[in-house]
Amino acid sequence: FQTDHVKSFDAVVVGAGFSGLYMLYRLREAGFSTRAYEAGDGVGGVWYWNRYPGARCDSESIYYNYTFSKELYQEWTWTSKFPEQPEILRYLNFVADKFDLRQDIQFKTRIIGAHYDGATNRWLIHMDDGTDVSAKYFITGVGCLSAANVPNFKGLDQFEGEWYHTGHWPQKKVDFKGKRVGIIGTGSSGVQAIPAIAKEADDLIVFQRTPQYTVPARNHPYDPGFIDRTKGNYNVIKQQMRESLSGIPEALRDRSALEDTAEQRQQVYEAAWGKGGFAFPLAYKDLTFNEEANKSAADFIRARIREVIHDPEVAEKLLPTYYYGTKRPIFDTHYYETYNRENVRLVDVRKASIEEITNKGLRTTKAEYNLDTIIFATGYDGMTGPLFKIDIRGRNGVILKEKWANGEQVRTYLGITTADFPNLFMITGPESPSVLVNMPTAIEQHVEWITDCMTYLRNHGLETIEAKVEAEEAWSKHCKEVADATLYPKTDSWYTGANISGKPRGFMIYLGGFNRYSQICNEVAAKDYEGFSLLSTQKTTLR
Ligand code: NA7
Repeated sequence: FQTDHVKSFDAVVVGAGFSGLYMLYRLREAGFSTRAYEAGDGVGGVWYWNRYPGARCDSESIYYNYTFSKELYQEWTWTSKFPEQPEILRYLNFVADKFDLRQDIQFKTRIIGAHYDGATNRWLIHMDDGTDVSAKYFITGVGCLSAANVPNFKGLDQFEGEWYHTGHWPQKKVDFKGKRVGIIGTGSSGVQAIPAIAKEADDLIVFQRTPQYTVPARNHPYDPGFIDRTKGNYNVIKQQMRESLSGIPEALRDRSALEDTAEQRQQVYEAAWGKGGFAFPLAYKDLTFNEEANKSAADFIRARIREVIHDPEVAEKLLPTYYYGTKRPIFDTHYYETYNRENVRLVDVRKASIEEITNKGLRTTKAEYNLDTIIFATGYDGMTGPLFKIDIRGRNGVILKEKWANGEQVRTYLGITTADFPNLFMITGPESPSVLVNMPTAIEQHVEWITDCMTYLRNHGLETIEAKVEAEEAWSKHCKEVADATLYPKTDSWYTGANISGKPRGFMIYLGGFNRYSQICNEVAAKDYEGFSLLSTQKTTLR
């Protein structure tokens, strides 16, 4: 295909969320001409779209931000421990303004295709407005949880009320006053939205498939003294985050649950429950490895649910049975208590599955529910879903979606690159540790590694970098081995692809820890990009 008649850049970046914004900034600083394309009409990525009531991050504010700029860290002040969606969106707008990023972002434009041309070593990139651009590098900052999953229920098009997916919430305020609202899904989004909507709606009916473990967030406003000390500690915090297991300095306790007596464990769990947030999942080092340790945490939460819920039948429906922590841990604000409200009902759709959406509401195999509004808190086609929304074709027309559909899992090298797709970088791609890491920390590491790599190629007169098949096979195998030593793959979740019907099952996250992962990436770079084929302008493979 022709690339000479279209606008051309060194790099095209997909998305203007945490990833896209920092990638743009970094490449501009390094002297690469770069353009980002964003489907929304503003920056923010998932924080632009997730405007549902109660939407909040469950990483602590002082860590859920960039650390690349000391000045930025000093200038921005978070108001509470767990940041609400509007505040995060304000932060990202602040970043875009401070670094003057909007001039290089084209909004309201979705990239629908990116095809690699082996003759010119360039990517030809197609937009939904019909235009094309070309770039030497194609970099995805599409997020891991941005392709909404609206289950294919029969009859949705006949529904006469309003319906929304939490991840595509409208900009207008959705009014629940006087409404009979149904919500499907009790993952992180449902658990946040349910208490907030229950306060407003006349009736809220929760359609639950899998009961979840959630622990109190214990959110609270930050006091100014704490914020001042944090800002003063910038260098230490930044270093701790980057050297940590999960991008937050909070440490996993170096003790097995089985080393303690039952009474000691009870005390530890009670203290963690009282502290809130990550204190509980990090209470012992073996909760996601050892069945017995896991059961002790799960039993504690189940006992709490029985204590909190007034109606024993409702409590029974809310008791989770899967291994604690093997679905994404959830932090809540009065989630379980919400089921004691008179206007909230819980329907177990495992016992009576959803048959169809009717024009007036929803029908299960046992009953019909009249609803004014239906909310889909039904999650995402995680990690691969956002990439597959773009028709990405590599060398000789290899289609990414087809390449990854054939195996039992995706194959990447370091979660950033994949063989047959030269000069394609995926920020927080599958098989990186990102979704189990404080996301901005994971993003900074990826963006900096990618920028350094591109700078290396430029400095060495190299045209392309491409993962070797054997390197990606080894990485995928390593990811699987690390995961198989844990309880994670034993649970159906979006981590394994089990939440999307027809999706190949496989564990798509590197579980070896963020610090270990960064070290591996650095070692690969230090060994002149070991595991990659590097091609010079003369088209000789260097290695
Ligand atoms: P999740 O965590 O994937 O939760 C989705 C919820 O929707 C979960 O309870 C699902 O039940 C339920 N679901 C999905 N499909 C259906 C159908 N067809 N019928 C009934 N119930 C269904 O998504 P969230 O948006 O809450 O959170 C995603 C991530 O965002 C979260 O992990 C954080 O990282 C931030 P299931 O458990 O599959 O039985």
